[in-house]
Amino acid sequence: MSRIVRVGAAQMGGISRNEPKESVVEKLLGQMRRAHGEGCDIVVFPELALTTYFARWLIEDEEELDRFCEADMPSPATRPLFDEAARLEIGFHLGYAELAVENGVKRRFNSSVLADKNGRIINRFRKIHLPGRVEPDPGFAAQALEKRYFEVGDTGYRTVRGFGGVMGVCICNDRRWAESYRVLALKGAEMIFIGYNTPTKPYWAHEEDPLSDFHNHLSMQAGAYQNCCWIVGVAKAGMEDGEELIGGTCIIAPTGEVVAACETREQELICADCDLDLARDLKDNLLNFEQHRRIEHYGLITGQRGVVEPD
Ligand code: CDT
Repeated sequence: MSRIVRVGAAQMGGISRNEPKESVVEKLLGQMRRAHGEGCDIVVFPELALTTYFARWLIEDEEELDRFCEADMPSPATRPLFDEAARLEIGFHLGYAELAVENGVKRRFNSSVLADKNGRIINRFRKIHLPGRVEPDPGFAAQALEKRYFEVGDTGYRTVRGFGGVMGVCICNDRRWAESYRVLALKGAEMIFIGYNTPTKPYWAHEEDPLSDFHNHLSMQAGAYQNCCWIVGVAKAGMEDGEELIGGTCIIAPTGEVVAACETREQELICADCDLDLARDLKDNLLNFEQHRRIEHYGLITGQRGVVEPD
């Protein structure tokens, strides 16, 4: 048996601070049409796919900040994506900055939506692990002020039925945390979509991190293997407003193997036929949580608290 989902991972190039969203959406539409031409069931776009990674600057003008956000989804700028997806019968994943007004209070989240082949939103996720600081560090040209601009997501890690299987989402820094994959897997995820914007120079460093590409793949490959999931990791890559972002967009099998990968730090599209039954098989056998996981023996619920001093 097999349940094939053909996935297109659409790596983007940088987006400049003043680029109109309509022009960005044109690029996304181009990638969506290419993915459709390649026979894909779904095309996956990265984190904050409509704008530059604006958390690299201190922005005190509230109106400017709000212009980077979508108050609705679909929003006026993104409506064409939903219409074209429905026309082509292709699903998509899109990361964006969300502006939510709840009980008269303005809230911002680093969010993503998953739309099915009818252009209907089937999953909404708000990023949980926000990197960086609240206050800028004047010692660095590029900041990561996600803790200033966004609230910690309140959706929890969610899975939905779609594309013939169980789909989950997390966003960028979430991919470095084992909990993200494990919670999604405990909720049945067979495929996880992850968009990211990762600078080659971490926000706390003055030099490029030579391990940034390695850690990107290491986190996602380990997450895939240890949780028997397909993982689609998609970058906004290359030079963006003076800051270089890693690429490394890839599609990873539940065995941990990279089955398709981008080779540049520019716009690219990679595709793969992903058999969800491969995830099912490993979940039923190698890492059958129900049969073999022993949380009651890990010493978390009862037993040792903290470090034990040697006798
Ligand atoms: N967007 C995002 O979450 N970026 C962070 C930057 C950390 S600096 C290495 C990430 O984890 O990729």
